[in-house]
Amino acid sequence: MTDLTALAAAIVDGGVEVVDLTSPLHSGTPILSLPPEMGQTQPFTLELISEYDDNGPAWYWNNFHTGEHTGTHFDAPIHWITGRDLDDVSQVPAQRLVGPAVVIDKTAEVEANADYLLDVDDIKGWEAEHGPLPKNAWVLFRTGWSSRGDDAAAFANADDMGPHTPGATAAAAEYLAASDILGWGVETVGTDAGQAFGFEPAFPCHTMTLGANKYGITQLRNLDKLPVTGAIVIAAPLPIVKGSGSPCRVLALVAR
Ligand code: 23J
Ligand code: MN
Repeated sequence: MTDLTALAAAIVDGGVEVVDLTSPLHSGTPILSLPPEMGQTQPFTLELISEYDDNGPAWYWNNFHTGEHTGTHFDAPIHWITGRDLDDVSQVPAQRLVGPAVVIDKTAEVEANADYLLDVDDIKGWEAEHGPLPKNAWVLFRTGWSSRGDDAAAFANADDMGPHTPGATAAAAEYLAASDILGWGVETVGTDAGQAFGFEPAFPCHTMTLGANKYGITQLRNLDKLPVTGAIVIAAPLPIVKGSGSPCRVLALVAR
């Protein structure tokens, strides 16, 4: 039996640090922009209900408006056509929201090439050094991209060829889909590379990992504060019934 009393004490005394991997949600939070002929997701906005005033003398509250896939968010399998018969975000078992985190760091490579793609050999090289991807792991792709998160244009990094942001090759997506991980987490606006609309298949991480009942988490911050292995990540999307995803609080437990 696991000793949760020791864990609780360590959280109180700081022996276990809780690292927030979530980007703040506000009207400037970067969102995905698709080609204009496609439907578009809406940015996050707050609409005031009352602020200790005539509309509510003792209380402050807001309505908010946004797409399911805004900011740090969770992609449920049903988001993609390959996972259309799998779980919506409310159906994902809570036991599968928590798992060991492994960090694959390609910050230097991405600094040299914004279109850098993680390939199978990178994952196998990581495994040769650190062991196989653990069962029910969150595989987190550290790229340094979150340093652009307060500048929507730098975050999108688009030109007339579309966005230039890092991701994974189709072969790497297939490798992750065939593993027994929980999912794939990134610092960018979506789990696929900026140029992935032109890959074969298009959007391979979405296509293969969601179709294999894995999950995506996006726009992560503070991955530099995690050890390569040994952290525990908790992803907490809202249980939106029939939802394809949800803004998500993502927390990591890290031993200090
Ligand atoms: C819809 C279409 C393409 C993409 C996405 C959504 C996402 O990145 C997402 O947030 O799931 S690439
Ligand atoms: Mn998404």
